Amino acid sequence: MTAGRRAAGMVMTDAMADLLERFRDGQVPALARAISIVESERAGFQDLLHEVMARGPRAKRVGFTGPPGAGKSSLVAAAAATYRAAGEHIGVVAVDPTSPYSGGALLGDRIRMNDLATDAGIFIRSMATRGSLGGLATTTKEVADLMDGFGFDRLLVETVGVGQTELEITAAADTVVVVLVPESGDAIQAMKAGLMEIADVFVVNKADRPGSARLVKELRQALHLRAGSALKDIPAHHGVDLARIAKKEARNAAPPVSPADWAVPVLTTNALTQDGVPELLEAIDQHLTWLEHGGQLDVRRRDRARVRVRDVVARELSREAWKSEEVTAALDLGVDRISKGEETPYSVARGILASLLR
Ligand SMILES: Nc1nc2c(ncn2[C@@H]2O[C@H](COP(=O)(O)OP(=O)(O)O)[C@@H](O)[C@H]2O)c(=O)[nH]1
Ligand SMILES: [Mg+2]
Repeated sequence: MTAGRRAAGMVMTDAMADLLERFRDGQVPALARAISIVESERAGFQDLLHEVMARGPRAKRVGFTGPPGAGKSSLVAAAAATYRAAGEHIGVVAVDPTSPYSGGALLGDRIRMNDLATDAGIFIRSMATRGSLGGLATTTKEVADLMDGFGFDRLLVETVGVGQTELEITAAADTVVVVLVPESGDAIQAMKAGLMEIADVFVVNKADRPGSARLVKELRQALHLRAGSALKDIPAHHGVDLARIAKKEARNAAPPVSPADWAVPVLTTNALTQDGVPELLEAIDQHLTWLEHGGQLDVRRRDRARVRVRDVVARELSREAWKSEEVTAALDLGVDRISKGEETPYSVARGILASLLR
């Protein structure tokens, strides 16, 4: 480990080494501290992640995404309570500023969030959205990795789906549950939003409301159409952002079980009464079994690793570039020339890149 650390050019301060020791010892305050270090990108946060991730991914990761108010938090709370009752240790990452996890009662009296919040076997971290796509995704992934490294059996990741952000859940979870409600629109909208590509399980929550049966029917028809219209070589899970990257990989690797072999179920739930929740958890487990046995879990983890390396390289390259005085001088000069109409941002950037790559 020490050799690897040195090879990567990393140095660990005493404080960080001490934190790591307490983290490995399973001390929850050390996890909380590690998360805040990573969230604020404090010095040494990458070394910390490197150490924590050295064992590789272990936790089962389930993502819940969908529009605000669909009932994601309610379903996550129900799932967390069930898994806890079965003895699992659970980490929850909620990217939702309105998340009710801290105190109060969710689901009436059935599950008191306070009970979950004081249970040592469950750790809940709510994070505010940062607005920027990259910022949101990067931190969510890293917080999930910290929880994985801490040793939780299962991670539940809630992201509020607003436009593209729900698509990012694929970068943090193995199984993606898309939660919709009759009010959230029809299947055509879901298709347009790219949800057909990322959903491993569809849930129409608030099944007590009118219109849920129709939405279920529409979603099933849309999925049927999609399955019929030749998936070609685009993996279902990463059909959006990662498709291009994943494609090359897929060509080189032995073909895994086709994503088409997983029939995306469309379930209904009522998170208030818990109707349909056991069936949802069953579907999640079936999907995980399918992932493990069909080779897809490895494919998804490899996709994630690839994206992560690219993220870090991009971030570090940019950081390195702007550290150089020569580059910042070229930027200042370039800005002058742009303002006089002598250059454009593109020509200035090209010049800077050329000097960096020299
Ligand atoms: N009628 C009804 N209300 C629900 C159901 N599930 C959740 N809710 C309520 O919908 C609101 C939003 O739920 P929440 O879990 O916070 O949604 P989130 O924004 O997707 O996380 C809360 O007031 C819940 O009590 C359901 O199945 N039926
Ligand atoms: Mg929520």
